Amino acid sequence: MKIKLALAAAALSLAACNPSEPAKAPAAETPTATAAVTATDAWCRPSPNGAKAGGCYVTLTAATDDRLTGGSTPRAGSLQVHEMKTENGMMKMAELTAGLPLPAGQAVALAPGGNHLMLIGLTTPLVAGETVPLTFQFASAPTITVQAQVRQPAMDGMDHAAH
Ligand SMILES: [Cu+2]
Repeated sequence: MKIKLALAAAALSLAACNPSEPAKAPAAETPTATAAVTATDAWCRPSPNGAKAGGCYVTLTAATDDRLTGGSTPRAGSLQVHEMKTENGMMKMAELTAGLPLPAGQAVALAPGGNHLMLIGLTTPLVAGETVPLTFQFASAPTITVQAQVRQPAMDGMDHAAH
C-alpha cells in the first residue's frame, strides 16, 4: 500500500516537473518529410444511362516533381488517365500510359476538353448528387483518396472561358 502510493506520487511529480518535455512531439510537425500531392475540386460527370465509362476531373498539386501514374475506384473496373488529342481534325482520347507530369508547386487541372480521368467498366451509373471515392497513384508521392462529387458541368461541353 505504501509502495503503491509512493509510486503514484513519483509519477505525478515526474509529470509535473516536465511540463516542457518534448518527448512526444507529433510527427505531423514535419510535413516536408513526405512529398505529398494535394487534390482539389474532384468531380465526375453523371454517366448517361447504360454507359460503361464515365469522366472525372480534379486539380492536382505536387510538392515536388511527380507524375500521376494511375488510380482506382470501387465504382469501376479501372481508372485511367486520358488526354485529348487531335487526329485528322478529330478529337480523340488516349490513355497517358507514361502518366501525367505534375511539376512541383504547379496546379495541374484535369478538366473537360483536356486531360481527364476515365472510369472504365462502371459497376453502377454515376448519379448527380452522390460522391465517388477516387484513389490516385503517383510516381513518388503516397497514394491519396478523394471524394468526387457527381454533378453536371457548369456549362456542358464548355470550359470556363464564358464566365
Ligand atoms: Cu477518356
